[in-house]
Amino acid sequence: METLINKLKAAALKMTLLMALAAGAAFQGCSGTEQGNSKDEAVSADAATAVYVAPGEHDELYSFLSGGFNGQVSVYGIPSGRLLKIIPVFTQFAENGYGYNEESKAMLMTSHGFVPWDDLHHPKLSRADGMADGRWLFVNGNNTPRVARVDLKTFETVEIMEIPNSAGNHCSPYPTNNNEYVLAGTRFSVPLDMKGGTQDVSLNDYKDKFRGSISFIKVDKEHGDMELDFQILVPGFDYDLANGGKGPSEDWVFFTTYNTEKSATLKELGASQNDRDYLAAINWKLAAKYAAEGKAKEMPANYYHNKMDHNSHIAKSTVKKTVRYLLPEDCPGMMYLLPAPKSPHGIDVDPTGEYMVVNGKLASSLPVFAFSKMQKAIKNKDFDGEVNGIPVLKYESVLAAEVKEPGLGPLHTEFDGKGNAYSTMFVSSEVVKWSLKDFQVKDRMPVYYSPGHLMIPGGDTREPYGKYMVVMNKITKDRFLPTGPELMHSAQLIDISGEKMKMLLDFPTVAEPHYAQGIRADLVAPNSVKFFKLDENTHPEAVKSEKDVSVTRNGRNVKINMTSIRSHFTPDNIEGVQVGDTVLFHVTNLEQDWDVPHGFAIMGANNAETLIMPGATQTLKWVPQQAGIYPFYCTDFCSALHQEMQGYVRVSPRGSKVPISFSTGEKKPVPPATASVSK
Ligand SMILES: [Cu+2]
Repeated sequence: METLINKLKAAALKMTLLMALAAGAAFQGCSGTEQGNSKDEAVSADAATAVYVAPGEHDELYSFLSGGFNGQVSVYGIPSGRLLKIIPVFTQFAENGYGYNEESKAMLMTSHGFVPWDDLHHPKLSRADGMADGRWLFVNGNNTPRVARVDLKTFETVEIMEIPNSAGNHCSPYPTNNNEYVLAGTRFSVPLDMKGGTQDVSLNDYKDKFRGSISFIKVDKEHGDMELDFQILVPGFDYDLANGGKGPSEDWVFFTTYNTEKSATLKELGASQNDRDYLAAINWKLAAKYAAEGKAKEMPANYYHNKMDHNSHIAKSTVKKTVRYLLPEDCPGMMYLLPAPKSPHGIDVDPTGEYMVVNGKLASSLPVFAFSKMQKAIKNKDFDGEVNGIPVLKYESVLAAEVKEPGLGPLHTEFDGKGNAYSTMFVSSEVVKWSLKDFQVKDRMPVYYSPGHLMIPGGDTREPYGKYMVVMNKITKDRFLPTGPELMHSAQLIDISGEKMKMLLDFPTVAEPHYAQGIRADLVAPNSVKFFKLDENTHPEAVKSEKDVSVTRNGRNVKINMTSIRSHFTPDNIEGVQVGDTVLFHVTNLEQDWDVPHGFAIMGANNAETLIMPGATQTLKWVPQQAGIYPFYCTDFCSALHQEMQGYVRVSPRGSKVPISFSTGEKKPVPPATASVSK
């Protein structure tokens, strides 16, 4: 009877959770008068001092927040919450011409063609000895599977690698402790046979034909260049999030899975049938060993690898035609499954590397697995069956403890390095602090509203910087002045230096951050490039002196190699262009000083501006449609005479006799046209 009552209670709680999840905002205050008043009880008077960065002073930390559906990364100063930069990655960015100018278009090439958008979820800083080293930021494209690398010397996207045999590159990218590999797991499994590529199959064949993949991307130690080394083809579940071990567990990486039912339809029900899904544990070092020792087979593939050259600032695409793969059933000891609460989201490994926290969003307790117990269970073959030849470990054998009643809808956990963990509770809209020593809840802080991920700078590394926590909320509602139906998302900064959490600051974020990374400013700021050296500019169309500018015609193509410097373009008078010509403006910014970009825009260009950094060359393509005089101008306010930084192109009708000519300043003798005008 006792058992039956417990079962009924558990079922009722399950129903409540499911209903709350379905309703989305069931537990959130909506009016701003109940729990959501902006004058939170929790905000104390000294909060303002704690986040105040005086004019002219710099923030203590950089934080990199993913932009979610804007395909960008936004950089904020902490503790001020100042927006410092938006870095375009998978998305064209009209603000600086990324993805619009001729140099960067190749960055967005994929096997599906030019894809100028993606859903960017997880930023991860590169690592040295398990600590963020401030060199690169790896990010994932969730929709058209890609992994990108941002160089933190320039805060520019320098490399994008498409991931084959993947669909929804969600549990990605996870660097190992010395960037030996960046790992990328597929969210959606795909119909695969080993002849390569996804197959044209019926969805009724999901259970038999679909497989997941986990990609092992090698990273060059010195330059960061990525290379897809091999993939592990895993059972056809959905893979959600991942995290690497550290210390004793540093050879391992862990992935949460759901839809272990392998349902192809109505997943909100179909993927919730089993009482448990799995945490997949993979020994990445052993996998690399198997791959190196010839266990990997090869299959045809088709994926793009795009790289930006540092000196020419020109991106180049390479198309790769094969990929190597391992099958877990051929590789004993490489992969295990640990039973986890159904449909888990985050998997987070504590700084010591001993504890793995599985955030089961539908579960009423938070299970913590012990790595030492996992090792023991493997050694003792303490298995509870297998899936596709992968042993399933017994839940009781790997469990360290369950955190009881942590809150509703746990999604993600990070650590402060002082023995505490902090978990977001989506449904009950709070962050819960609990201890890794006794697994008891120590403090709770309501957040506004419905937090997804949180971020403690270094909170996923060996030594967290346990002073601040940024909570990224999914629902903003009444936190800011209303801006119509569409609101910015909301982040909140919480002081975690003391026993009790203290709310410090709300700040709006650009699009929807899913995760973030934070790092001490002194690990990044000193390396920041101030301008590009003109004499290192290897762009083939660069012009390094005003006397070398040129305008040349080749058939219907006109090439204008020009310069910009405060406060004029050379040339600024151009004639001899005709309707329908393809005109390429190759503009070199001759400045050699920090923060003097020049922009370039011309009337009617169906393109973005270009924003050219000092010492760099960029190209704007323009096809004039009508005869007339077309002004062009600098779009970035560069000097007191910025408004005078302008010029004209004369466009004549097709077949006109007007020769190519160009000049700046006093009319000089017109230089001869370098090629004749084609008729
Ligand atoms: Cu200018």
